[in-house]
Amino acid sequence: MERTAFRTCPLCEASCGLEIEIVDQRVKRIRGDRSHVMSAGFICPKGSSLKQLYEDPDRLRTPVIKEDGHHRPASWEEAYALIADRWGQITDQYGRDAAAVYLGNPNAHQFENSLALRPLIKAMATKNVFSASSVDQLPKHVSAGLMFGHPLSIPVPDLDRTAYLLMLGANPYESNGSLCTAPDFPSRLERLQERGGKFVVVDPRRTKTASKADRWIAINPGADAAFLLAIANAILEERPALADHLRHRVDGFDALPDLMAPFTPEATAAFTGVDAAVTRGVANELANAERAAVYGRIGTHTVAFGTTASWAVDVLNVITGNLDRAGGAMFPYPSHIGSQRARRPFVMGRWHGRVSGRPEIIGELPVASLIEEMVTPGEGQVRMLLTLAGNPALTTPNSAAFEEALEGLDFMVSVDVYLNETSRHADVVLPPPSALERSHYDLAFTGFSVRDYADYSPPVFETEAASEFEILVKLAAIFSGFGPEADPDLLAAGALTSAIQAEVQRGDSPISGRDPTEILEALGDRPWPERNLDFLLRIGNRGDHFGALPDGLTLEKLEGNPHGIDFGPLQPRLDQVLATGSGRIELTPEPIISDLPRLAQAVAQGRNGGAMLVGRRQLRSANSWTHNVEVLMKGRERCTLEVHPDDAERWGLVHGEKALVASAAGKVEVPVEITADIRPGVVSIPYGWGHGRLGSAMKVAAAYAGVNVNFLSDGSIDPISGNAVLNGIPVTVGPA
Ligand SMILES: Nc1nc2c(c(=O)[nH]1)N[C@H]1C(S)=C(S)[C@@H](COP(=O)(O)OP(=O)(O)OC[C@H]3O[C@@H](n4cnc5c(=O)[nH]c(N)nc54)[C@H](O)[C@@H]3O)O[C@H]1N2
Ligand SMILES: Nc1nc2c(c(=O)[nH]1)N[C@H]1C(S)=C(S)[C@@H](COP(=O)(O)OP(=O)(O)OC[C@H]3O[C@@H](n4cnc5c(=O)[nH]c(N)nc54)[C@H](O)[C@@H]3O)O[C@H]1N2
Ligand code: SF4
Ligand SMILES: [Mo]
Repeated sequence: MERTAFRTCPLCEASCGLEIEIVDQRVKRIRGDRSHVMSAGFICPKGSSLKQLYEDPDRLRTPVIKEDGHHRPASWEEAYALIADRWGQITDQYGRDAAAVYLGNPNAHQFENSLALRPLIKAMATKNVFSASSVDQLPKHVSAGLMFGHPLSIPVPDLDRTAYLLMLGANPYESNGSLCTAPDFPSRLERLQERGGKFVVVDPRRTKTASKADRWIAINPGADAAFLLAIANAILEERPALADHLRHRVDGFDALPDLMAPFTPEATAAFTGVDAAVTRGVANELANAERAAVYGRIGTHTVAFGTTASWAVDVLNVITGNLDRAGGAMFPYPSHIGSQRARRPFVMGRWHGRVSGRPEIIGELPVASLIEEMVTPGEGQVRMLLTLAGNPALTTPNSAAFEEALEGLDFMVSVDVYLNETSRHADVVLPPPSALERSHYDLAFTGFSVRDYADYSPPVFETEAASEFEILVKLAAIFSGFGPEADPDLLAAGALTSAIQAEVQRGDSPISGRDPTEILEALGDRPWPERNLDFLLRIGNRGDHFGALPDGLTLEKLEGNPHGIDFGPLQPRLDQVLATGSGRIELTPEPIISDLPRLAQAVAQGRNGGAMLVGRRQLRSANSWTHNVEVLMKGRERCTLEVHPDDAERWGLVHGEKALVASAAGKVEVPVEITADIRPGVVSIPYGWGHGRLGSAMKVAAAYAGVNVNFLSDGSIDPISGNAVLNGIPVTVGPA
């Protein structure tokens, strides 16, 4: 029997459409779906590895329970009973805050997880919620929340129409783009050049993206905030007026020149490592480009001035008149979002961490503070940890201390497809099905896409196994006190019914006043996540409003369009987006302005000349977890220390031999790769490596272990957002 299935790839934010050939219930071949409305046949080497990930003998298919230091298979009943028992004991004795949860990156790629997390976190009723956001894009949420009123109102570069792109700390030739869903990002950049436009890359390394750029600016790590403010300073010297479409929508414009005054291109040059003339040149090009966008990613976020840099990116988009216009930086409009959004201004600090008092942001505390919450005795100490689709032992700072803290926990549960560096510490591991056994809709990344589109894929293979939605809702039921026998269906039904009831009671809802039973019945008898999704789509801004607009969007319509539906280029929509108290863009938010003296001080102090460590991503890896796929691992060693030839000579390093790299937090030994494609004084180790740990069960990954770069990150943070500093870490380097 032969058939072809179409499915979105969940491995990175590009969210490419895949065409999957199946013969006799086995995957024969996976290639790019040429008819997909966004990716048009593009695929990277990881996309076809969904086959190997599905077939991987090391992938967990049943729960495992740890006994005498070893994991053994267990039934779901036994696993849930143990969790219910230990949860009860720990929270009865120590209270709810004794339990913590860490949410990893794949949660954002699985819509059923996103839907189940809300009831799950609510059921835990702990303030100790942590996620990969605080080792990633949290500074952008904070700057967007402060400037536009909502942490998800993040402008994306209008890649296909811009004439000038200033890109900082991003390497889409390897990462395929982030907070900018644009499958085949490289071709889109090439087309930008073909139509006479330019792109400039700011990165301490001459990445593949930088090598294709019209200009590479080799900045010092951690210096982007100062560089961006220097550009703003130079532009403001010309006393520009705000563009017409922004004139009545901005607060704080007049205050900018004084705030930027300390950060001239000349004053910042020693700190940034960028000549004042270069900075002024970029300012000039940016200000005069017909359509331009500034875009910053990991290298601008995971640094000591991450929020300031995120803010400065959008300050530039505003003062050059490029925010919310074609070819500039625009706000996507995903289909599952309603046209009316309550204007509740963004707040931070609704609660605080117990040990160092970090404020809550978007419902979370910074994961850099999880270690102290686990090891500091006293009321509220974290004694139980649940990790959901995360590998924090490799991906969060100060890994040695982190793993030691895990060993000190009373109880740990992981929901994960592998027994890996993190889940090896867990008392119980619950495995969800593999990607090919689950359906897909992009709840997260359609919000950051360069075109508005929607697609849905059903599971490629049916499975008897519990879906991840069921697992998470079952845990929610257990944490709500319904015990291990609780029926997840009841909770799921209750949650959807309440959501419908709340919606029909809202005066501004497209289904205001309708009968909730009629709405629930209209959603049919699909699995719960699908019913939830259909509900969101139908009340969404393109929805059929349950019959009121017969041509409107429904899940059924998406099912009939397996290559997705394109809703066209992004449209200006600032008025819909703005949710600040003033109803205007806040150009000078207090938390950022009051932190500028710290940046001024760093600029004044300059550099001490020591080595600085940065990370990097690689096309054939997806964060820390796809290293068990042999076809992605073959070839030359990838986990290496990139060093400039001058530095290699200075530090006595030999290509191919090991170097010892040490920081305040720890040290690693790693093979040296000498390359001129890196700024002198900067070294780079890729992240996501460090496999082969005792008790993990990933044979291929163990054979290509590499080292964990987060042994070197010391837990320091960007003080505004609490995001971890993972780039620009002071290190010493020498032969091992
Ligand atoms: N030094 C340094 N550290 C970094 C970064 C860096 O650039 N440098 N980058 C940061 C960034 S951007 C991110 S996003 C984080 C990522 O941090 P994490 O989210 O902690 O790490 P991942 O490697 O994505 O791990 C995903 C985990 O989920 C499991 N998994 C995969 N699919 C599924 C699924 O469908 N369901 C479930 N339940 N489990 C699944 C995998 O086996 C793995 O254990 O790392 C951050 N850490
Ligand atoms: N192949 C692959 N694709 C991925 C992932 C993956 O692991 N592998 N992960 C996915 C995830 S979770 C994310 S968040 C995205 C991230 O997507 P990107 O942001 O594009 O990620 P990186 O490739 O890590 O690029 C970061 C760049 O910042 C540079 N850099 C480091 N420090 C600084 C600095 O201080 N200033 C500047 N200007 N640059 C600096 C680094 O040299 C690096 O080239 O990628 C996603 N896509
Ligand atoms: S670019 Fe990303 S979404 Fe596309 S095939 Fe590769 S991993 Fe999958
Ligand atoms: Mo990420």
